[in-house]
Amino acid sequence: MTNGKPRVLATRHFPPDVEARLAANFDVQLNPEDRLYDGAALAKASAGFDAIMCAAGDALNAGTIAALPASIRMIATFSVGYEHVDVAAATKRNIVVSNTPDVLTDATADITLLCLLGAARRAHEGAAMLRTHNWVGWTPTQLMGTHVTGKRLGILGMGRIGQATADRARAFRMQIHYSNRSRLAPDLEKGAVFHANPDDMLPHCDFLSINAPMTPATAKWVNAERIAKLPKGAIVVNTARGGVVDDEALIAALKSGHLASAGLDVFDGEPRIHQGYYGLENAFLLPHMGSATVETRNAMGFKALDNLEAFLLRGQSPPDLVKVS
Ligand code: 8YV
Repeated sequence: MTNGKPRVLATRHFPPDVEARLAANFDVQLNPEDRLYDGAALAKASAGFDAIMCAAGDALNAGTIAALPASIRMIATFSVGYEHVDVAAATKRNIVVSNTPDVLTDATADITLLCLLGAARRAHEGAAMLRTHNWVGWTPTQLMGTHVTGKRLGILGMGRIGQATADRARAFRMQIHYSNRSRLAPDLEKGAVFHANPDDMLPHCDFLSINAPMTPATAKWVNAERIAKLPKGAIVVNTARGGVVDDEALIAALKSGHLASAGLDVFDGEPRIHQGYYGLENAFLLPHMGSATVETRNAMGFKALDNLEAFLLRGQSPPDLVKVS
């Protein structure tokens, strides 16, 4: 602690209003150039700090956490997903971890619908045709896609974002199927069909949306065997984490035509995504933009700050404490 203020290391360049509040309340080291730290550099840079404000993609794995200086008492991630933080390793070292749930639910559900519609209605091909001056004009058979209204949408992971996705899809009169660790209460389920075993849901999915977190149980869950259970012409949407999809299997199914298309906002190993996606016309691809609105990114930052302030300034447990699952 210097000048009476706890010291916070910000691993990324966060929105201006968020950095202003960070600087007002803490002795903060910002990262205006948004240089990416690897695990070793992050551990070294943390010397003398009380807390780290990080983001998805930062390597706060067991190795990095073991190498953190004893001064670090808190890791506040600017994200709802926390697969990049080894919470068990942090907890063992008495480092508390917080995340930013709720505030990015709507923005991420919006992007899910964008991916669903973009994939179904061949938005990438249409935009590319126009921008490369290859539009010959309207034709009766041009860029015919998949109808959305009235189709079945299967949602893997019916947490906040899954439910907000379902609410939006209901406006398209989609029939909602879902699989989740536990069945929702009727007022939240709103008539959606629950599948206790997610594999049983697959034959009912004209569209499959991945809204589940990345865990050992969901790693490469969308594999060749499960894709084969989807009806021919189905569409896969992923706005959760790229690691939930086996890229080779998805790319093969997009090439064979078993899947009509995919709408993806997240990728395994991003930003160095599987090269196979680049050549696929039937893949609608976005660069992890789920929460990218000014309002949402500010809200995420303020939530991370609420957590940092509770713990470091008031000695309270952070409101969004992440517990070992
Ligand atoms: C964030 C996200 O923008 O919060 C999450 O889990 O996936 C994103 O929308 C990103 O992870 C920032 O850390």
